[in-house]
Amino acid sequence: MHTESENSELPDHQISRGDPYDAVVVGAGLAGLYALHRLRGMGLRVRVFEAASGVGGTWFWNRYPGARCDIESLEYSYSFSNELQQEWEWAGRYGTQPEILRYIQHVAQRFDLLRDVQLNTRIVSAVFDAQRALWTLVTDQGESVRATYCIMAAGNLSTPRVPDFKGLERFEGKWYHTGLWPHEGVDFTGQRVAVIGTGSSGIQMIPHIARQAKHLHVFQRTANFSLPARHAPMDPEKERRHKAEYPERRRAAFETPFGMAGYPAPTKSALEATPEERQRSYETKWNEGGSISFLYSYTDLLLNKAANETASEFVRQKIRSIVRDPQVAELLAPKDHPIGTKRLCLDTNYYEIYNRDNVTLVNARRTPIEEITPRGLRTSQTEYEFDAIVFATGFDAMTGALAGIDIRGASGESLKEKWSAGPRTYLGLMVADFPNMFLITGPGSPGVKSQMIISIEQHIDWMADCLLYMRARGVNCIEADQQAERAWVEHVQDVANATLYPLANSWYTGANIPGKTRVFMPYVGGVHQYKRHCDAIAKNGYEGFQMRRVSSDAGRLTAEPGVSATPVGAT
Ligand code: N01
Repeated sequence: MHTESENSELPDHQISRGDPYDAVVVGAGLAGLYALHRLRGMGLRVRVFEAASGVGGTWFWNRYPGARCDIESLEYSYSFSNELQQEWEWAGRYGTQPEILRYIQHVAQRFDLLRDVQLNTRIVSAVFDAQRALWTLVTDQGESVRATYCIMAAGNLSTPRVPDFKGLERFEGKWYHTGLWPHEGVDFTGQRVAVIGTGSSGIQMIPHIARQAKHLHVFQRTANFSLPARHAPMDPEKERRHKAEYPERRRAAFETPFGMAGYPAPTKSALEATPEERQRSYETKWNEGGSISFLYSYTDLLLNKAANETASEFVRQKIRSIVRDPQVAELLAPKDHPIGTKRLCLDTNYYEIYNRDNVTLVNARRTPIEEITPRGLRTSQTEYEFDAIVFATGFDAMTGALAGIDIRGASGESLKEKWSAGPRTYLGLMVADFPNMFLITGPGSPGVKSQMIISIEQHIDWMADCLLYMRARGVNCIEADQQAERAWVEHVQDVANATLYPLANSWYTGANIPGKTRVFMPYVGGVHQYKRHCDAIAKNGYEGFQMRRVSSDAGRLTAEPGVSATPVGAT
């Protein structure tokens, strides 16, 4: 694991003002900020561009009521600074959005990051000049900057999507998207409110709005599994123990599929347990709260349909026991996908909220929303009047942020064209024909299927070590090999196809965006397997990557013998 002191020992890189940056980072969320810190520590000259008016990425934008992380805060935090992880005090079991944003702002100040972050600036294009091995990035202000390395840390869930409902522009009330929430907050007191969407955002937000609104209509197209979060104030003894064990815990997290230690690995199939044993085990996990521990009940919940069905049915029964109206309960009980194959939601009193008189669940699958009207919306069956409509309709996930930038590689082809049949990457870190461009938690990596911050740190540390390796050999251009990329893309699909994940229509497959190619995008082989693979590749001289020196004086690429890594297939 990388530490601060390793960084500070590296020599400073002397570059005068006006020269291209060594690296430009797109995005100042958790990934962009750590990339800046790590690369700056290597003496690189780095500039970060951020479209928002503040740092924080997803935690800057998603300010809807009830927004909270679904991974425990002692896990969901940076590990690169032991002082930071020891000193920061989390208020509760799960970080709330305001608390996590405060934490990120604290990190930015503590490590003096803000002076290299340009806010309110969106990158609109990034073009690679193969002659000079330089990226030119253009901002929405018309500013142009050049850099040897381009680091895309633009987020996986950062392109909010409002469905193309007819008539939205004529709506006379107010409308909101969870991912673009007003900073001043919204008071729904006394209002007639519609929430469209029941993913993680909707499920967290709905109980809060229900308590304020005069009446809330929830438009559900697909029922989603949710477990109780069991949020609670931080237990000081748990915090003390966790902090004392931090170094071992962080190391141990790399030996786990989801990048989180402290959840005993399952040892047997759900089908080997008796119904009574299973009931006891699921009941314990339900009462403890949390999604990973629940999915860790047995070895095969994400691999075997019959095994999964035992857990799915347990949760359906819980819903039936909580929701008093049997018809509403049945509508809330998911039947179209195995539990865990969509992001498993965590909630606080979500199902209970449907027992209130001021909450109505609408089946938007049977009676789809046809248009937004000036006074509300119309489904295929009924016309409704609302003062406010809230879209909890998700994101153009994993590829949306990069599709919004005109990125052109060595051959001039755009990334959007290259990815038209689904994203193609080598390790989720680089793309063939796009030299010197690194992706942080990109498609093909386990990022979104892990404790995100552990993946962010692992990707950035791997990239930084790679740049140190290149520097030591006097090379300044790295590119993923086509063959290695092809093999990795196939491997990612093969791994996914051996699981139940592809059975769900989820944002993991692009199914939530009409017209988007359906490809399973994350690597689900686990953080442990992935890190081992990345480490082996580095140890073997960066197999599957080509490295060369580009002489800017000569203005052309000159391959340096002995430094080109050999193309290889992925495992
Ligand atoms: O988005 P989603 P999200 N008519 O895509 C519905 C992370 N996250 O913002 O399933 C009617 O999951 C859509 O219906 P369907 C987490 O990784 C984490 O909630 O497509 N409905 C679905 O119900 C999560 O997975 C946290 O049929 C329409 C909903 O909108 C990811 O972000 C909190 C519709 C979208 O659900 C995204 O979650 C929040 C239409 N035309 C988010 N179009 C935590 O850490 C879409 N829908 C806790």
